[in-house]
Amino acid sequence: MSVEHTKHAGAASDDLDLRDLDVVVVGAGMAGLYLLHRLRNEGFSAKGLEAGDDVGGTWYWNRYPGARCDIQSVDYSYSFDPSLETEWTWSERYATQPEILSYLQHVADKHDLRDDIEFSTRVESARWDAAANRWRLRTDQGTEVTCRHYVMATGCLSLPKSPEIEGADQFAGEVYFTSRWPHEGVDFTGKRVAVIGTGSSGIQSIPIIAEQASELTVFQRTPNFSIPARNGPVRQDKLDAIAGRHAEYREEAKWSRGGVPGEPPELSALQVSEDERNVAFEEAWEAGELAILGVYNDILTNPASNELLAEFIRNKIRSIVDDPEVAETLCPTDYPFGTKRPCLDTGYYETFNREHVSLVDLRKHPITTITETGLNTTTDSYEFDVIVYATGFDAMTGAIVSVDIEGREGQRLADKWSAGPKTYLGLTTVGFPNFYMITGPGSPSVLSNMAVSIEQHVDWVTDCLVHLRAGGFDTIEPTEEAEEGWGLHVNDCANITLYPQANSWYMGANVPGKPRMFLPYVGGVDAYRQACSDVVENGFMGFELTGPGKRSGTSGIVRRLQPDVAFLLDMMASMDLPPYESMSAVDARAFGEAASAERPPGPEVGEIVDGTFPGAAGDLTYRLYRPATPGPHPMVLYFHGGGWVLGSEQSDDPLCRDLCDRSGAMIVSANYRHAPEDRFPAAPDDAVAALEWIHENAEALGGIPGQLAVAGWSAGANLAAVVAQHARDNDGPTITGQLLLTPVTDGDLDTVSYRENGEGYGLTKPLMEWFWDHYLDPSDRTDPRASPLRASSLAGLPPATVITAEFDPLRDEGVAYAKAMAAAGVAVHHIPARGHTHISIPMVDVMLSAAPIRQEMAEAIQSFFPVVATV
Ligand code: N01
Repeated sequence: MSVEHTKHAGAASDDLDLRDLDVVVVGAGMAGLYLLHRLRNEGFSAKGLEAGDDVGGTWYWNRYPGARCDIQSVDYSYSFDPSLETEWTWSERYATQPEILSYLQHVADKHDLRDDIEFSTRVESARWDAAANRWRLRTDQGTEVTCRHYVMATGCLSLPKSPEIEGADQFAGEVYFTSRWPHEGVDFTGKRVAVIGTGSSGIQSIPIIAEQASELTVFQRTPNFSIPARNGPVRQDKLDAIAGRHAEYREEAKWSRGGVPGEPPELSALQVSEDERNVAFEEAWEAGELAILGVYNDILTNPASNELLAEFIRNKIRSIVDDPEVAETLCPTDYPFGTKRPCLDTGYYETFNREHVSLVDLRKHPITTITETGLNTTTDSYEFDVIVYATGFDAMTGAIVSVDIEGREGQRLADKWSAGPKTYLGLTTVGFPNFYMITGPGSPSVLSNMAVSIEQHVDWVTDCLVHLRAGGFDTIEPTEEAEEGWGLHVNDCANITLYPQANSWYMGANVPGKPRMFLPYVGGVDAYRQACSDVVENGFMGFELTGPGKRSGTSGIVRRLQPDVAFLLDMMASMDLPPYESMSAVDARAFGEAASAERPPGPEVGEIVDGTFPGAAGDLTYRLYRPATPGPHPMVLYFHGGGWVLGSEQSDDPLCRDLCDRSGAMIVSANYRHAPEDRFPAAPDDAVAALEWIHENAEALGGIPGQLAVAGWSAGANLAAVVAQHARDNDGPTITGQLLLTPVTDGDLDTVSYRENGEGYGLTKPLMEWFWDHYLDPSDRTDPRASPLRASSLAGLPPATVITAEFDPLRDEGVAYAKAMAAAGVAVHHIPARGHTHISIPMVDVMLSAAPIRQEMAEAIQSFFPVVATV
């Protein structure tokens, strides 16, 4: 449906007061329109400045044939005005650009927003005037605009990227950019057309251009994955999901991962049978939605799962495209599915079956130059009447830094971001007070339904301005600490996904010279919204608010846990599990074993051997993990965690496999007697017995005599440290290194880390008390065989790598042991695991963020030995 609107064209009119505004909003797209509406309703004086001569933003500029949204229109639309839900009916699942533009024009008219917008006005520079606490903006119309708050609502994909092809200005025929399409349209009838670029814009426009052109040649540098959109009327199931419950539906969208309601997948693609998986892939392909990315929970994190779906789509391409060579050229093979923005198309692959359409693989035959009549590749010359560039955008940062923005003390934003954007929440940036970005870098933005993310940012900014006004504050600016913390969190989220593997515009990789970093926030719309709310609820944590004679805001970092660690802790909290310390030791062991049975097994190793060895008071079991490489191997004697009460030689199985696989060393996990049945010093006595046995039997076990290190986790690391001291004090056996993962080193539980992390991070203070009490009498806690930190000297110990976790009650005693050993002259490598807990690092194939730490641990093992053959 389209509604009549009054177009408000022309340059800035003289009667508008552009001085001392409360807020200036740059951009009159979906974000700018809603922001102006909210600001006005809150009584702020606000103006919009828009380069185009009408509203619409992206949908104003991108008028190429075939342009439409690829999030369903009922979702990709405003929620702020409930009456819009019923007065506007979308004619298709995925509306065309003209229909979306009409919708935005309708909203502008309905809410009378045009009077607040200066059209055909481009902001060229913005300078923070610290004396006046105001921004001074200059436009291409020569106007100066001053305002207290300055908002860039300029969109993520709005600054076209130059095509960077030699000779581009020589072509004498017609030239079009999909991102700046002529309003009157283009008639390709009977023309020879080249389209350069096969991203969403190319893929949407190519089938329609092919309808008209006499010849169409598509120049493809990187093939893209595309799913058929199966457009048509909005489907009944979607209408049913919304009918009579618009508000609830929109609320679900706000708290969903991607901004569209839907249950998050629970299963990995590897957890189901091939048949079941193919049915699920087929259904997702038939559904015609980008939701195919979430068909399993690990498509964007696990390369093996991703490849299964990627190959499924490649097979679809092969089945659609007649010419096998063309089909292969259209199949993406050098990046995981989804890590470059996938597309929804209508007849894209089918277009290449048409006689007059051809495909040129620029990877094989790069363009050397555009000529007056066409273009040359390394092998051929082509002649065209029209060249269409569908070459993309300088995404997420381009439009922002294209304005010369100067913050406090003359700092230019372009300079500050020269190594990549730094923001707090993707909304604000240090050094630029009262400056806001709608869907800026570091926010979910392009990875989400933009409509939902835009509304959330607009609401956050407006509510913030209301708060400032009510509190009498003139300025707000984030702190360095908060911005740095957010940057780490954004990276932590990206680093557990496959996204960084692709040369995508998400990574800034499409613009030569642009710093390579993952720009949006991949943690989810729901998680992000919660973080923004937490910031506000905690007194504007990470911001400094100033006003006459006053300051406010609180210090801190809003998200410090690794994202997968936070997810696991939330899940554990929601399960309301009984604490171990409420059980008997026997029940606690059974409970622990049941939990272990659910975990992924860890990598394959060359061989696993189970056996027994003589402990201090009878035989004990061991499990040996042999690398796949030819032996003999250096050996690591490993002791499991479990507070001297729980576990066995098999209980850290995935970690042992992982360390064996990564390091190339043999890991021998030796059991020891447990408390309360066998209290201290049974465990260290058995650990010493294991050391002596492995030393004596190195050769028989396939080890290299003299190349023996010790390792352990938690109470097992405590035992490893204790046997290292024992060996030093008893002339052997020689130990070449100690790998101590979050070790127990001291019976004193009165540390800062116990106070800070004693509850809520997996291992609790009450549980450690329970372990200690089962293990030994209070008077024994200071015995160095229980508390190795208490040893009279730490000199002469083998080189040590100590891993401590930031959110671990045991953190400080691990740090203290590392420091004390270093002070005593021991070679110590300390790995502080940022954002981790006591229990997260051994979780192989569960905690993706811990993989780099385990890799460092494996490298530490390698460093203990002269030569280790790596697998
Ligand atoms: O841009 P792109 P787009 N020589 O960057 C190629 C959104 N959007 O405008 O991949 C030859 O994706 C480039 O090749 P390569 C959506 O988020 C949404 O299509 O860099 N080729 C690539 O193939 C989308 O992701 C919709 O190797 C050159 C293409 O040009 C984003 O906007 C519709 C080249 C650019 O693809 C951007 O999409 C449209 C050169 N010198 C857009 N330079 C919806 O459906 C670049 N390329 C909602």
